[in-house]
Amino acid sequence: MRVNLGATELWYVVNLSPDTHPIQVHLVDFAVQRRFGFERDGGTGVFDPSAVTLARITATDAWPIGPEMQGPKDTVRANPGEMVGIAMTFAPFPSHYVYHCHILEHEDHGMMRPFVVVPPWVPHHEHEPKAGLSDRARRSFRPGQPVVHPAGGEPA
Ligand SMILES: [Cu+2]
Repeated sequence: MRVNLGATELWYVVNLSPDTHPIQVHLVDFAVQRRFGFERDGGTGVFDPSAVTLARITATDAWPIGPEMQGPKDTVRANPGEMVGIAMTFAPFPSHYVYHCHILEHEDHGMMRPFVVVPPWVPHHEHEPKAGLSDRARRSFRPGQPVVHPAGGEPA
Protein backbone atom coordinates (compact mmCIF):
# COMPACT_ATOMS: atom_id res chain seq x y z
CA MET A 1 0.00 0.00 0.00
CA ARG A 2 1.25 3.43 -0.92
CA VAL A 3 0.49 6.77 0.75
CA ASN A 4 1.58 10.14 -0.55
CA LEU A 5 3.82 12.10 1.79
CA GLY A 6 1.80 14.96 3.25
CA ALA A 7 -1.56 13.36 2.43
CA THR A 8 -4.36 13.35 4.97
CA GLU A 9 -6.36 10.14 4.74
CA LEU A 10 -9.37 8.63 6.47
CA TRP A 11 -8.91 4.89 6.98
CA TYR A 12 -11.63 2.53 8.14
CA VAL A 13 -10.66 -0.39 10.34
CA VAL A 14 -13.34 -3.05 9.91
CA ASN A 15 -13.32 -5.80 12.50
CA LEU A 16 -14.79 -8.97 11.00
CA SER A 17 -13.54 -11.18 13.83
CA PRO A 18 -15.00 -12.11 17.22
CA ASP A 19 -12.05 -10.50 19.07
CA THR A 20 -11.13 -6.94 19.97
CA HIS A 21 -7.94 -5.75 18.26
CA PRO A 22 -5.82 -2.76 19.35
CA ILE A 23 -4.67 -1.44 15.96
CA GLN A 24 -1.56 0.73 15.76
CA VAL A 25 -0.41 2.76 12.78
CA HIS A 26 3.29 3.54 12.86
CA LEU A 27 4.67 6.96 11.93
CA VAL A 28 1.61 9.05 12.67
CA ASP A 29 -0.82 10.15 15.30
CA PHE A 30 -4.43 9.99 14.23
CA ALA A 31 -7.83 11.21 15.38
CA VAL A 32 -10.68 8.78 15.85
CA GLN A 33 -13.34 10.29 13.63
CA ARG A 34 -16.16 7.78 13.49
CA ARG A 35 -17.39 4.50 14.91
CA PHE A 36 -20.08 2.47 13.23
CA GLY A 37 -21.71 -0.88 13.34
CA PHE A 38 -21.86 -2.48 9.92
CA GLU A 39 -23.63 -5.06 7.84
CA ARG A 40 -21.85 -7.15 5.27
CA ASP A 41 -22.86 -9.48 2.55
CA GLY A 42 -22.85 -13.06 3.77
CA GLY A 43 -24.77 -12.21 6.92
CA THR A 44 -23.68 -11.78 10.51
CA GLY A 45 -21.48 -13.92 12.72
CA VAL A 46 -17.82 -14.82 12.43
CA PHE A 47 -16.45 -14.00 9.01
CA ASP A 48 -15.11 -17.08 7.25
CA PRO A 49 -13.11 -15.97 4.20
CA SER A 50 -13.08 -19.53 2.85
CA ALA A 51 -16.89 -19.57 2.74
CA VAL A 52 -17.81 -15.98 1.83
CA THR A 53 -16.47 -13.52 -0.69
CA LEU A 54 -16.70 -10.12 0.92
CA ALA A 55 -17.98 -7.62 -1.60
CA ARG A 56 -19.86 -5.01 0.38
CA ILE A 57 -19.82 -3.47 3.85
CA THR A 58 -22.54 -1.00 4.80
CA ALA A 59 -22.30 1.27 7.84
CA THR A 60 -25.28 1.05 10.16
CA ASP A 61 -25.48 2.67 13.58
CA ALA A 62 -23.11 5.49 14.45
CA TRP A 63 -21.63 4.96 17.89
CA PRO A 64 -20.26 7.61 20.23
CA ILE A 65 -16.54 8.31 20.48
CA GLY A 66 -15.81 8.04 24.19
CA PRO A 67 -13.46 10.38 26.08
CA GLU A 68 -10.76 7.69 26.05
CA MET A 69 -10.78 7.84 22.24
CA GLN A 70 -10.39 11.61 21.98
CA GLY A 71 -7.12 13.41 21.29
CA PRO A 72 -4.16 12.24 19.20
CA LYS A 73 -3.71 8.45 19.20
CA ASP A 74 -1.39 5.91 17.64
CA THR A 75 -3.54 2.93 18.62
CA VAL A 76 -7.29 2.43 18.43
CA ARG A 77 -9.45 -0.33 19.83
CA ALA A 78 -11.44 -2.10 17.10
CA ASN A 79 -14.24 -4.07 18.71
CA PRO A 80 -16.00 -7.04 17.09
CA GLY A 81 -18.61 -5.87 14.61
CA GLU A 82 -17.20 -2.36 14.61
CA MET A 83 -15.86 -0.10 11.88
CA VAL A 84 -13.61 2.69 13.15
CA GLY A 85 -12.63 5.68 11.03
CA ILE A 86 -9.25 7.24 11.80
CA ALA A 87 -7.86 10.37 10.13
CA MET A 88 -4.16 11.09 9.88
CA THR A 89 -1.60 13.09 7.95
CA PHE A 90 1.47 11.23 6.72
CA ALA A 91 4.38 13.61 7.31
CA PRO A 92 7.16 14.59 7.55
CA PHE A 93 9.08 11.36 6.92
CA PRO A 94 8.86 9.19 3.79
CA SER A 95 9.76 5.56 4.41
CA HIS A 96 8.44 2.05 4.95
CA TYR A 97 6.03 1.59 7.86
CA VAL A 98 3.50 -0.89 9.21
CA TYR A 99 0.07 -1.00 10.76
CA HIS A 100 -0.71 -3.92 13.01
CA CYS A 101 -2.65 -5.43 15.86
CA HIS A 102 -0.80 -4.92 19.13
CA ILE A 103 -1.62 -8.40 20.44
CA LEU A 104 1.65 -10.26 19.89
CA GLU A 105 0.04 -13.53 18.78
CA HIS A 106 -2.09 -11.65 16.26
CA GLU A 107 0.73 -9.64 14.71
CA ASP A 108 2.86 -12.80 14.54
CA HIS A 109 0.09 -14.53 12.61
CA GLY A 110 -0.52 -12.00 9.89
CA MET A 111 -2.12 -8.96 11.48
CA MET A 112 0.80 -6.73 10.48
CA ARG A 113 0.83 -5.12 7.06
CA PRO A 114 3.35 -2.81 5.41
CA PHE A 115 2.77 0.52 3.76
CA VAL A 116 5.11 2.99 2.15
CA VAL A 117 5.00 6.78 2.37
CA VAL A 118 6.53 8.46 -0.66
CA PRO A 119 6.59 11.96 -2.11
CA PRO A 120 3.67 12.31 -4.56
CA TRP A 121 6.00 12.88 -7.50
CA VAL A 122 7.57 9.43 -7.11
CA PRO A 123 6.17 7.13 -9.82
CA HIS A 124 3.56 4.65 -8.66
CA HIS A 125 4.54 1.02 -7.93
CA GLU A 126 8.10 2.03 -7.18
CA HIS A 127 9.81 2.47 -3.84
CA GLU A 128 12.71 4.23 -5.51
CA PRO A 129 12.45 6.98 -8.09
CA LYS A 130 12.52 5.70 -11.66
CA ALA A 131 15.11 6.59 -14.21
CA GLY A 132 13.94 9.65 -16.05
CA LEU A 133 13.54 11.83 -13.00
CA SER A 134 16.09 14.53 -12.61
CA ASP A 135 19.19 13.89 -10.53
CA ARG A 136 17.94 16.46 -8.03
CA ALA A 137 14.63 14.62 -7.65
CA ARG A 138 16.38 11.29 -7.09
CA ARG A 139 18.80 12.81 -4.61
CA SER A 140 16.00 14.33 -2.50
CA PHE A 141 14.39 10.94 -1.77
CA ARG A 142 15.80 9.44 1.41
CA PRO A 143 13.78 6.93 3.42
CA GLY A 144 13.36 8.18 6.96
CA GLN A 145 14.25 11.75 6.06
CA PRO A 146 11.93 14.65 5.34
CA VAL A 147 11.77 15.71 1.70
CA VAL A 148 12.40 19.39 1.26
CA HIS A 149 10.66 20.89 -1.74
CA PRO A 150 12.00 24.13 -3.14
CA ALA A 151 9.60 27.05 -3.29
CA GLY A 152 7.28 26.63 -6.23
CA GLY A 153 6.56 22.90 -6.06
CA GLU A 154 8.28 19.76 -7.21
CA PRO A 155 12.01 19.34 -7.17
CA ALA A 156 13.50 20.35 -10.49
CU1 LIG B 1 -5.61 -8.57 17.30
